[in-house]
Amino acid sequence: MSNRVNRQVLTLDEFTIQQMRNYPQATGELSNLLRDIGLAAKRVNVEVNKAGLVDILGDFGTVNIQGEQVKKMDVYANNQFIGVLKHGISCAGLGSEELEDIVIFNDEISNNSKYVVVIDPLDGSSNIDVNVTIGTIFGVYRRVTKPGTPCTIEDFLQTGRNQVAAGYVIYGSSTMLVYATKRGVNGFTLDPAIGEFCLSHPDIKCPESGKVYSLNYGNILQFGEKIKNYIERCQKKSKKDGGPYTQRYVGSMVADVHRNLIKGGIFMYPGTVDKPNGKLRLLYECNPFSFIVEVAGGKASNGKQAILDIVPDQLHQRTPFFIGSKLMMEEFESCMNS
Ligand code: P6P
Repeated sequence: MSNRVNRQVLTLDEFTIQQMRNYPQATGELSNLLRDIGLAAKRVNVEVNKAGLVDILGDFGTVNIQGEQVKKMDVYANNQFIGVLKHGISCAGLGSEELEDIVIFNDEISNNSKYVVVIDPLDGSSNIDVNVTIGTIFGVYRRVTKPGTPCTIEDFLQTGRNQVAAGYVIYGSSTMLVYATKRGVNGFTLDPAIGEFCLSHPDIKCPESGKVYSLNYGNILQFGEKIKNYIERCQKKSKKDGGPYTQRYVGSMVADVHRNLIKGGIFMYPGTVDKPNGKLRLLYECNPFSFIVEVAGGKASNGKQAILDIVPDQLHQRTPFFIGSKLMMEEFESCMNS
């Protein structure tokens, strides 16, 4: 007879309800919204896990706002998240990487909901056909326009520091949902046996330092001198300097940033000569990860200021992006200010 106690792990639903009980003034809207996102993530996970078996691979034949070929999975994922949020009780509207304009739900319950959501429904989707880890990234804001009226773009163009919550889903060797509120970062692993996200990584903290630097080295000739100087410092780290460092780059931001959040490291997507603002989008890629990593003790910058302090003026604007362990980011920032 095994003497192992069958330790009951908290599901995402149980955890969000427990959080709500700890804060009596909570209305439960945020807990409902997070559970809605978890439901959509489970539906996306089923399709991602069998993408090679059904005719869901390949290009959808259209081009999204970013001018990128839209994979069928992008469209499916986008529809899943819109569906659960539109039919929930917590969300007035949504800004998506896949859609040029915001989606205003504009029904009585949605117009009276407290929150709006920004989302990249399936980041790294070009990796789908080659079975590389991909992810969903989202941020949650309290709306600033009058409750009872349809949400407007003003609700979405807030600084990342205003996020009430932010998170991501990583569809990898296991599927995890990680989300942060100002109270902490918690990770939930999907247990296929019961179809629930279960608390597997409570109170995630980003290691103060690490040995991994992550960037697309193929663009090195297009980076500024200060960036190249920092990369050279990474390459020259010796044991006494906390090195040697290793370079890791999946080419799927969710995978690269998740690894660094857990093990320590720095991820960089600098601007280049051709694209001074880089490739990554501020609202639904950089702000959510910056919120999560800052709550976990790390830092995130555009090379000049904290990502979370940037005042957005467009839904799809891009930004140079540097994020990771506190001490590595401080060394990077000292290089940029030298
Ligand atoms: P590159 C995926 O397309 C993505 O948006 C991020 O997930 C990833 O970090 C980046 O682009 C990869 O871009 O130019 O290195 O292929």
